[in-house]
Amino acid sequence: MNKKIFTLGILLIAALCTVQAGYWSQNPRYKKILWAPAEVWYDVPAQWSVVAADKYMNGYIGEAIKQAKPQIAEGQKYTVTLGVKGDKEVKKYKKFIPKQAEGYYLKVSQEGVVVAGSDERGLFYGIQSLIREMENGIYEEVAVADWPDVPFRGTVEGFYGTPWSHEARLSQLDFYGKNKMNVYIYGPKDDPWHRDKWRVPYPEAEANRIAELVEVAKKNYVNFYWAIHPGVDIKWNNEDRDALVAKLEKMYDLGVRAFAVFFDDIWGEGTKADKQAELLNYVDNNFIQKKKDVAPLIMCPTEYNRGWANEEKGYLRTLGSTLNKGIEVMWTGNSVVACIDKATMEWINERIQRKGYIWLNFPVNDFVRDHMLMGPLYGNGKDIAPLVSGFVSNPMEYAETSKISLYGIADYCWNMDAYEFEANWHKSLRRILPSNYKALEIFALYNKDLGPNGHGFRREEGEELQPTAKAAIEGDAAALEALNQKCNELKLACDLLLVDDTNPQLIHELRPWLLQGKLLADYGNIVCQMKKVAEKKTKEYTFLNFENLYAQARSIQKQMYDNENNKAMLHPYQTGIKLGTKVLLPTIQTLFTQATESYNKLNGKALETAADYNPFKVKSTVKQLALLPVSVRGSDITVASALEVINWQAGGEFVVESDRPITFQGMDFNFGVNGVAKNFKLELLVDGNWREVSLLHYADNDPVIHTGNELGGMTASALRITNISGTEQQVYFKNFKFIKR
Ligand code: 14T
Repeated sequence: MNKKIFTLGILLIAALCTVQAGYWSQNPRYKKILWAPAEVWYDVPAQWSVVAADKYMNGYIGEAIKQAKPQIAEGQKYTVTLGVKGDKEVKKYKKFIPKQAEGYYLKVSQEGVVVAGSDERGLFYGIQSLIREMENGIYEEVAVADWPDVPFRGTVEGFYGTPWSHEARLSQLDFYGKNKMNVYIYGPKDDPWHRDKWRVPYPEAEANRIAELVEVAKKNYVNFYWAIHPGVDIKWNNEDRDALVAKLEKMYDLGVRAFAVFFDDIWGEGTKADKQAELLNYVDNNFIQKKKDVAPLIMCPTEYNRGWANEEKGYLRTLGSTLNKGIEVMWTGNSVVACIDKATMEWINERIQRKGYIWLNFPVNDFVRDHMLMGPLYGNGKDIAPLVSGFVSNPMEYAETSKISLYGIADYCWNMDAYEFEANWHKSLRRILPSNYKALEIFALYNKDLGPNGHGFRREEGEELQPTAKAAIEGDAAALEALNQKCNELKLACDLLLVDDTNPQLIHELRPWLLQGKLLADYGNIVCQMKKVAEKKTKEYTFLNFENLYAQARSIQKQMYDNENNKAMLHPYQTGIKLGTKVLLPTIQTLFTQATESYNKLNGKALETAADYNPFKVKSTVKQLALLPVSVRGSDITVASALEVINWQAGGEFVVESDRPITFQGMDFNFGVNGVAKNFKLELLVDGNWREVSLLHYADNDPVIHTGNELGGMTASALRITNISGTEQQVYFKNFKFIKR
């Protein structure tokens, strides 16, 4: 290659990688760059004068522009002109202002700055872009026209598990403002006043916090939607209807001006389409419309994905034809957790007779709590913008870490066609941890996939490592060394991150995974060493001999296991702490087995070669239960809860097998339905024979299922639960645990 071109190329690449100012750093990316004269950088002036109507400067716009680098002062030559289409200040720029809602025209030049919104929110977004353009103390000249593809963009805090903290929510709202997202739907499943106690008003302290969130949302031009989840026990009568409106009124008094009603994850009476529609139309007519200052109502249907849609019963079509036209209907796609494409949208839109409002179940991890999801947002169609009314992401209970994917949501929803997930992902990691973004990136490479899960939703992970891993397994020494280096890198990244104090919340969330990452890296290093010495016969004694390395690898396996099962650190439903499960960990496991086999063969030994030693396995003829992970923590063996309604067919079996007999102390499980114990039979496999153990409830109104006294002290290698009622049982697989002695 010509040396000059080569040098230029390198310079260009370096510039693209390091220059994090100007329009390269914008998120979302600009729609249209109208003017970008040259890559020349100017110093941002220390002061500027503002030309804008007082009404803006006395409000949130005024607060926003004060966040820019230059300080506001009177009589400066350098000016920033702010306005909205129709204002006299920006009359000159009328033809550049996009016609789309929330759009803006921004021009940054040596003469001064102009931000002209198509509306006030557009003006706010223009100011956000401007702040970005100037954040590093230098700027380049540029003029852009920018507007969003999807009218409503943001998040729905809709997961099971510990709801976000108040501080996390405040930080999210600020993040949404900066990244031009305009929706936050408040609906954490485990907020009692959202779901279980939906009729009851918030106590004062919680109410005050909600009022503050509403205020901060306004400052960030985010619609704060408060969602109610009444379907668990709603009666279709006037009393409950009025209770619902009364609760919404209470929320209105706190300042809430946008509402949602969720009917997901329920069964029985609450699931009726006509009743839901009747209630929602009533709320719409008598509350939403009456108020004049409230955003259109959003609803989440019970059949919120295609997999659950019962075409014969016509639930969705009933909603489509009965619900008031202004009510938005949410949709998760072809299944609970799915990417969204054009066909998905066409299917649902036709049924609900309006554009679906996407509830994307990513990066939520409440069904795979052992995995932290730090990968990019990808896989959604780039042609769906005209077919959706809104697009919100259900994130993880780890708010700060979720920002990695939310950064992608913001960009994708704003500028769909131009969305590049890899580039967005790298930018996002830099934003979230500028001080150590490379370490964060390396760590994130091992935290993308979800592992096997009941929703069958997987993510790419470790493609970059795959060729090395394969070659190492085939015996290539150089590849083995490269793999060893990858482990060194991972350990380095974990160590750097563990002491990074620039984003304490992020590190706090990641901490269990960082500690596990260090162990995983250690494990990899040791196994690589094992591979090297396994086939060598050494004459002299060395402490670093195979058997010691083997013992060390076993020690690390145990440390990882203990780390995963450390009660103090984990949420009650946490099923472990895993990373690198797609390529790195399986590769290390395979190499461990290989090395041990070679060593055994060469030395006539019989060391245990199996690397993975969770002794328990779930097997089930009930489809929804078959893939549930089982984890061990001390003497507790827990099968992850299934959150959804389980259709347990007559005769369907649920089995937990152990590779060795264990002595039972007790069991603790709950199918979420009163009086169902009689429909099931529990048996233990004792010396090859199934022995029945009785099941009972202590009270008629308590769904907890207890086992007969005969269980304590029984030694068995499997347990089996069978539906013996002769009909399909609909139950919740809420928690399932047994305790060994
Ligand atoms: F409302 C819905 F759109 C929705 O997605 N509901 C829940 C949601 O709260 C949860 O965070 C998400 C991911 O687990 O999935 C929905 O709940 C389920 C559904 C299932 F089929 C939870 C577990 C399931 F097995």
